[in-house]
Amino acid sequence: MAMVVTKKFFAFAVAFAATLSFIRPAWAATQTVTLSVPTMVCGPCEISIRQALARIDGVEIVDVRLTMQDVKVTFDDAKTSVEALENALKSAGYPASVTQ
Ligand SMILES: [Cu+2]
Repeated sequence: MAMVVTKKFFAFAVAFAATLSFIRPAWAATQTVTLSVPTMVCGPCEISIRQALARIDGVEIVDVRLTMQDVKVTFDDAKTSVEALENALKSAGYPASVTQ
């Protein structure tokens, strides 16, 4: 009997998890953040930064401004976070901080 209950619960849990992965959570939103990247000084830096951010799942728009030494990133906050963006930039060799 306990086994049956467990199996039913397991089936329910699997179905619930599957539903969650298909439905975009109501609290998910597109966010835009501007990150200051003071070590970005030339074109190749700009390309590295764009690539480092673009490969993150959830990143939608990357607007790198070399002259401003910053990058504006639009992302889905259900898939990624500001922290993940900062970590990706740090790993690429460009420590960044949020300006707004
Ligand atoms: Cu450079």
